[in-house]
Amino acid sequence: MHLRWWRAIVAGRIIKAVGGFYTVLADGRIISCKARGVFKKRGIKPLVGDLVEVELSQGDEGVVTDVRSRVNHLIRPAIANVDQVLLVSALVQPTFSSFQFDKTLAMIESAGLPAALCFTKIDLPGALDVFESVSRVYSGIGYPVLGLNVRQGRGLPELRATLAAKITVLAGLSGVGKSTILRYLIPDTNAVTGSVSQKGHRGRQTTTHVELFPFGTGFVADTPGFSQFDLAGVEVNDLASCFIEFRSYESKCEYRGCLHDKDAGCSVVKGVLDGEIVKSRYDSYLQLLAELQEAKARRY
Ligand SMILES: Nc1nc2c(ncn2[C@@H]2O[C@H](COP(=O)(O)OP(=O)(O)OP(=O)(O)O)[C@@H](O)[C@H]2O)c(=O)[nH]1
Ligand SMILES: [Mg+2]
Ligand SMILES: [Zn+2]
Repeated sequence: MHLRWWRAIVAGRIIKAVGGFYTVLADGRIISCKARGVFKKRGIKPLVGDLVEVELSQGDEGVVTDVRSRVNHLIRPAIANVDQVLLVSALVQPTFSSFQFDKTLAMIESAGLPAALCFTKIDLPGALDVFESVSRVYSGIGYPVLGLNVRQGRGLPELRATLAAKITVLAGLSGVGKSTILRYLIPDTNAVTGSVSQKGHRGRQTTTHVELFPFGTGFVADTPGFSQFDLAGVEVNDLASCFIEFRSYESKCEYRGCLHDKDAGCSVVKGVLDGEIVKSRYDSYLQLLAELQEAKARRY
């Protein structure tokens, strides 16, 4: 008898990670993997979204032996190689909050990711009025906006086109309908949906881990009901550039390093006064600026 050494290596993408176990999709095949110990030593943690090499052991099991370099990665949710974020928000149930929305949008911008905006539940009473005013604001500053009513299938074709061939992360408050979107797009997913509790219309947290669902030639990731991307790491001076419509005004400010919170010689303030910059967006900016300044003061 002689021993023969052979290794079958396949390339794939991690679509799920739970407690040190990875689910890898390789050529339409699902492989359950552990990661090779060497990653820990090198301080690498394979992430959902990573392109990896897998050494097959037996059946549909294997070991992740290599992680390809990433285009980008997010910390919370922990995911790599993201093409865009679909920021999902309800209009009534839970009530649309321009501050919360602008905060998440600013964080997406600070991560350097393209954002598409999706407003859900436009079938609910009063939702359409809010949708009209809100969509005017955000399409006006250049974001792709779509309104969705999954019950009657409104907006689903546009949503499918938005998601085609990309890795998209769904973001948004708990209860806005992220998992519901997935269930309609990919009926055989096991994305859990919960109901928004009646009391105070506060969303219930239902989704608990990050997972990529294959959709066409792309993927969609549902994320646990986190309320926003991490604020930490954004410098006070960089905040204005996270508000995309401020960018063309910023350079015209009289003072270098202007935080656009005082009106003398500030072109952003002038833009607000002239009605070119929407007041609710500027208010969100000021509130976020105050939050960041407070956090900074606490650190020193
Ligand atoms: N009327 C109506 N209800 C909807 C629509 N989309 C979602 N819902 C309801 O909204 C509730 C919350 O939806 P989920 O999909 O669980 O919300 P989620 O964003 O995944 O919430 P988390 O997992 O907690 O982050 C569920 O009861 C859905 O049935 C819609 O288009 N119209
Ligand atoms: Mg969910
Ligand atoms: Zn200024």
